[in-house]
Amino acid sequence: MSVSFSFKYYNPRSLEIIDTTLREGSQTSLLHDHYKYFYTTADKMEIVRALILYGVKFIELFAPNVSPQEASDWAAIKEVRDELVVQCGYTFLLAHVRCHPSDVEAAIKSGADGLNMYMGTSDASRNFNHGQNIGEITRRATKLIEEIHRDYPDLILRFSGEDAFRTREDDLFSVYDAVAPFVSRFGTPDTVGVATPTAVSRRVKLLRERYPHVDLEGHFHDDRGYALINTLEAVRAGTRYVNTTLLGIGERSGITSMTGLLFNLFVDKEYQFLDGYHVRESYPINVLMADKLRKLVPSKEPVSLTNRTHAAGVHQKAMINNASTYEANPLDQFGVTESEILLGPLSGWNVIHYFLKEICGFDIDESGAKSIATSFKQQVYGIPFGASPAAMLLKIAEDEYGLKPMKVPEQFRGTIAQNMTDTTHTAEVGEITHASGVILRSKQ
Ligand code: HCA
Ligand code: CU
Repeated sequence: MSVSFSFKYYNPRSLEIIDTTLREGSQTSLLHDHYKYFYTTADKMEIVRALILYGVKFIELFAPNVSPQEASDWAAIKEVRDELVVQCGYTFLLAHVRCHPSDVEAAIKSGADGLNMYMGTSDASRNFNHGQNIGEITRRATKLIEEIHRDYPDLILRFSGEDAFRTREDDLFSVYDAVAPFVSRFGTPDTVGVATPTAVSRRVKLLRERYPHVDLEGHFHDDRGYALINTLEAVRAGTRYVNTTLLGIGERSGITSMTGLLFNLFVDKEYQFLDGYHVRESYPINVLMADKLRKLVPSKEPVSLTNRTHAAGVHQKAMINNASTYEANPLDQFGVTESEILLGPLSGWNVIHYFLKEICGFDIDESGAKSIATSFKQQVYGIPFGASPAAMLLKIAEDEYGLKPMKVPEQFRGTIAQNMTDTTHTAEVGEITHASGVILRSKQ
């Protein structure tokens, strides 16, 4: 038996993420360029489960009539949602639909809690997409939405003028004025990524004043690298609902990253927007998504290990002394609980000393480390593809310099001070005594 819950009993938070990883995110070229990357039904179920556990209450999916696969995935995803109702409360599943009766019917049949309806309103969409003028769009959308509202009063209805930021304000208003009595949200999609933060803030304020009883939803593409800042501006100007994806994947350069958005709100101490989100799960959920795409969490994702990775020798030395030198943001609160220091051509003797002594437990002094560093730098540029710099360093230390393990007192074994890795070698740091003269970090 499937579970249902009326939206009218839900009290929306100040910020409601509408995750669209499985709709907008499926439109990423990463998935469709390479057929090996398609999500399986099991992948989708795993992603939805992780999102619900994270605290997301709205998940957008394709209209089920997009393909037979999408239709059967709806059923599988609903099962995941139903299973988690007792533990997490209800999560609303929204279907992304054209203003077209066939999409609407299919979505209703699949048990969607709401319809995210859209129709192109910009000159480009009107001329090259559906060919209708603003009057026709208004009539058609209003007729359909009014009927749905009458026949299915519990459905959550949203209308978006696609390409809203290239739509003249008057045109947008004339459509929105007509459908306002029947919807609970208006989308403001920046479909082609042209909006600036100033334009977003202005547009949101105008819409808020004009439609005080209709919530707003933001959807910003990253063509200019503005998706995140535009979303932050929209939220601050009064947009309650925001479309995000995991890792920000989506059409072209994607949209706003869910964890990137929440992380920035956290850094700026806007805690009122973080209610109910388990932000410590941010990095794990990003790793899950990256794993589905068979890649690492991208370097441009704010909540990434890359943001705690240090390659330059000067940085590495400072990091060993005090991590805050090159790590200013509270990424540990978002689940990135380790720093990474990459051994490579830029590493200096300090980090080599630290690595060989603290991590590998060799009996080595500073001058020994300096000699080994010189040798390592000479050889590391010629390292074969795929080989590990750490393994090369160890070989130099043992074979060329005959280093032997140092004796670590029993009580200090097995504690972690810092993880220093390259892509193939992960090692934990044993705590060393004061007497041995190296850095001491106490166990947390
Ligand atoms: C699309 C376009 C869309 C829709 C957004 C919305 C966009 O892929 O169909 O429905 O609000 O960016 O405009 O993603
Ligand atoms: Cu989009």
